Amino acid sequence: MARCCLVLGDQLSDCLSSLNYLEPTDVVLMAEVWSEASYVKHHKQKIALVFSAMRHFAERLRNAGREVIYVQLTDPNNTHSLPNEIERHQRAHQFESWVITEPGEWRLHEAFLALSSTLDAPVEILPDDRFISSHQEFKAFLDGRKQPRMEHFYRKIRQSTGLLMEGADPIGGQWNFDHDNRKALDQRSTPNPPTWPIDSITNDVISLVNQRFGDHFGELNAEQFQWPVNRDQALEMLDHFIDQRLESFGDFQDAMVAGKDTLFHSLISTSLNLGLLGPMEVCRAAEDAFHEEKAPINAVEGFIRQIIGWREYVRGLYWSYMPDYKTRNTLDATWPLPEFYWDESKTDMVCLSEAIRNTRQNAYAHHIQRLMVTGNFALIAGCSVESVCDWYLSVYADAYEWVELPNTLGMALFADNGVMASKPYCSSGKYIDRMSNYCKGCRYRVKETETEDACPFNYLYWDFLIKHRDRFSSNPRMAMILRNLDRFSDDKLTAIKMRAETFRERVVNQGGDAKVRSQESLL
Ligand code: FAD
Ligand code: DLZ
Ligand code: SF4
Repeated sequence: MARCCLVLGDQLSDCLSSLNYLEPTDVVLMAEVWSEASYVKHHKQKIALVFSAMRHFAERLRNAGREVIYVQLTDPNNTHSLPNEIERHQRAHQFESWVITEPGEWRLHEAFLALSSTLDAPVEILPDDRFISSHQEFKAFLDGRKQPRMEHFYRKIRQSTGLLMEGADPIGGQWNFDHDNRKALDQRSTPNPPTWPIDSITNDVISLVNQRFGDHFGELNAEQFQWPVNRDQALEMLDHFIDQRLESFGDFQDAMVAGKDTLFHSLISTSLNLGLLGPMEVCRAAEDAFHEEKAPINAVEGFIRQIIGWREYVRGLYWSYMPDYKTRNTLDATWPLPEFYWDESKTDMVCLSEAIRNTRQNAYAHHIQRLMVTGNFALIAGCSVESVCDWYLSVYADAYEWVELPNTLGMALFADNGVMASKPYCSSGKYIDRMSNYCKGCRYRVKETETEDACPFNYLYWDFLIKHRDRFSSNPRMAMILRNLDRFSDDKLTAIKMRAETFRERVVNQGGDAKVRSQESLL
């Protein structure tokens, strides 16, 4: 009797633990199911990417001699949930046992555990060893630390992997070159990402998604679909990054420019998260570029830190703190997410409308747009944590809860009371003005706080600090900013609160703050 292995949509790696566990005669099951495609209303491009990558991977497995049962979304027998598909195929084939590499999300892990006690065949859940740090290693890192920090974890991983190390010392004499990585962009041009002709698999999937998920957020058409759907394309994307983007990645990591949607970012998160690329191979490629003098240390170190530092760290926190983590809301944020998060034409704030446009058109926004524009606004406006997390999980092509939740709830919204970040990433319009060219084209005035046309980021920022003053007073990293707040006159404090309140009312009553639109809607 054969065994069967379920391969999930984000487990598309030749080295997957469950695939390696199988004999050549064992069977692989892959299934496109409604429940995964709609547990949040994913961006159309994300569903198309996952289905197309799944179909390409099934073909790859078949070409390598594997027997694959592939259930398409339109299969009339499809039960539309992964545990139910296992049950259905168990009834049909009476497999000796089932093997699954642990899923990336808590909810599915629970569902597979529940299934293992009811199915009439054993279910073995194997560790996902496509990450550098195992759950046990991360727990050992957390143990005994009162205030764990990414930087400490990152240094340990640098040591254990030997990446950018010279014996026991970091290459370049420093662990972190972040202070060099904060330049605003000058006039230089930025490279276009590679594109590939859309093959029949992706073409079919694009039609399917547009038909079945037409009411989901985001644009999807064959002309603009740009995501790598198989390993060869993912490797091309990586090569393009190393050759054309890495050199400037560090300098302009935090820059934002209207109309430039990807700048020098790598665009590899979708491929890493699907399993088309592995974390060590991309870091080694960047390290080689440094040794070959193709890219400076601040760029290479900055890039490697994102992968072996942040990416591994957020995964460790997710599995260490779930399921409680998802319910946290330290700052009691409950304001409804403004409608303009789904439609950028409803806001006149250029920074937000650019980030949301990029998100809608490309299922992408780079890190600083996610953190310091949409994230920062949601934080200082006090948007409901649950709805903000759902938004981030649905709108990005690279979003899976293990990586999205700590970044959103922890890093952007400070809703975990400082587990992820030592201080809230809140800022006024000043930061956005320094790092972008958005404010020059915006009808709001970034240097003003109390006037009618003042930048909303300014009064919302101070209003946020007024509200949470007591909570933040015990945080030494907030001391300087709170001293500034304490110097404000009563009149100024009242004006700030009034502006923030009026803005909120306008957004709730009109669905946004866009002037032109609100006038039109009055006609
Ligand atoms: P680059 O800027 O080129 O970075 C290189 C790689 O480093 C990325 O591909 C990614 O794998 C990794 N990386 C960088 N920053 C982080 C981080 N903070 N956490 C984890 N990995 C990181 N990333 C996701 O992959 N999925 C998400 O759902 C996601 N949600 C986010 C939500 C918020 C509120 C914020 C602030 C960040 C989120 N990120 C998420 C992290 C980061 O913004 C994206 O990984 C990055 O923008 C992807 O684009 P890129 O591949 O061009 O990245
Ligand atoms: C994201 C996604 C989507 C849209 N669809 C499927 C699917 O139909 N079948 C599948 O196996 N996986 C899908 N996925 C990926 C899963 O949601 C992902 O494996 C879990 O969220 C765990 O990370
Ligand atoms: Fe954003 Fe304010 Fe600048 Fe307008 S002025 S782009 S709202 S930061």
